[in-house]
Amino acid sequence: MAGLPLSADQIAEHNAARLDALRDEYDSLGRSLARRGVDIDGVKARVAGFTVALPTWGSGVGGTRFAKFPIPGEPTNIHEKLADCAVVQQLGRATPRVSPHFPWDKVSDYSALREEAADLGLGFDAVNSNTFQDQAGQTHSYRTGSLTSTDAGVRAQAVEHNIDCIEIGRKLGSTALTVWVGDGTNFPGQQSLGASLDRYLDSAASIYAALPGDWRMLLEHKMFEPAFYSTVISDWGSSILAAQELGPKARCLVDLGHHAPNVNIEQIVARLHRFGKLGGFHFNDSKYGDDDLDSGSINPHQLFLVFNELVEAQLNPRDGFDPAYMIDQSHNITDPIESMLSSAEAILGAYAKAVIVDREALRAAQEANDVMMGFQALRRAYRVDVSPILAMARVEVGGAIDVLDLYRASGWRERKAQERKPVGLGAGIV
Ligand code: RM4
Ligand code: MN
Ligand code: MN
Repeated sequence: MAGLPLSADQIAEHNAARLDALRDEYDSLGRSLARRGVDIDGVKARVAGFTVALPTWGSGVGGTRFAKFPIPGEPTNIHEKLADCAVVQQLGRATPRVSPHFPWDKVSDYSALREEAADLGLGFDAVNSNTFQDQAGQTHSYRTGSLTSTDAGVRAQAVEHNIDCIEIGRKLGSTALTVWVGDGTNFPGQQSLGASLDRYLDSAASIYAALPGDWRMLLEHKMFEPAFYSTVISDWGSSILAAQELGPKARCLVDLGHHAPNVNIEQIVARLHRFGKLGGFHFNDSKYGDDDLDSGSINPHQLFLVFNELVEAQLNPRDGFDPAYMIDQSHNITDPIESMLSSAEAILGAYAKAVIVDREALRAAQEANDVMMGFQALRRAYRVDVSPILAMARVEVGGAIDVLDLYRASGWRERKAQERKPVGLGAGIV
């Protein structure tokens, strides 16, 4: 048994030195929240119950289309990636699952991988298929499409890969398949916009038919890239229509970076929920496109507004509302462990603020068309510094009060730099 990666004694010592100060801040915030009728322990319990999955591909250093700048000690295989994700979980206690990507995370024995993860305190979330790249030895190329290819052989190969992913996922204990395809065109006239969607629906139906009873198929839309003129599942409209046609196990996955700039994502979230089709999230942040920056680093207010809709959805659940929450980021210039720790904190913080919103006041203001007080109901919650709540929730289950401080003090990356083989140069998001 490998066990948890960091020393529990070191965490305990770190916490002991900070606990009095944390209690002081927590109690003070508790009094302030109590004055507005909010029970801080209740908020903490909700936060403690909220988890988000880590992307295996996010634990390595990412790159842009131009270059990649590896760091010493970064992981190069799924075993090392799991170990790094376990560090994030051990310190932050909000990320107990990883979302794997195939064939990137391919191994010969998935039961052993599941056990290895369990020893590290991790389980598996949605499995991701990859038909946006060719792999060595593959019969057909995805150069001009995968699930939507005009070539029946290519489509069959792409469908088969997705079905293989389901099989792997079953062995890992996963219950969802996320399907994102880069299929689309770069030129008007390159393909029929209508016929390519027909082919997508046809291929997707074959994958859907292979889903176990309790599984979900998460359809992830993305406006552009790698296709720059049209993408087959470009937006939430295409996504929900496809999900409705496929059946109840098909739901939509919202990646925060996959929309046109300035789109009202929180409204998309509310719409998808209204029709029982909100299936999952890929959290990240962006300024221009699918930038895959750290969650909450550019537009934390948008993240809060998305969570505000999620809390509304929790209060009015429909059709088995239980989205898969995952991070999907590319960490190009930070240590990925630090980015994942900081991002998980940003995500939980946005959730905590959304939980604090005075729903009664919000409702009353909305009913009375009191615009300013409706806005203030959100603003008052958004202004709260919830970090003592997050830290207290962590420390109570063995996490660290100051996750980044302890991570640096642990010397994890320096140690791994001695043990792990160096990464090659290259380009591409992973
Ligand atoms: C895509 C999309 C998918 C992710 C790949 C790596 O843009 O966000 O979710 O699997 O990138
Ligand atoms: Mn994504
Ligand atoms: Mn993306």
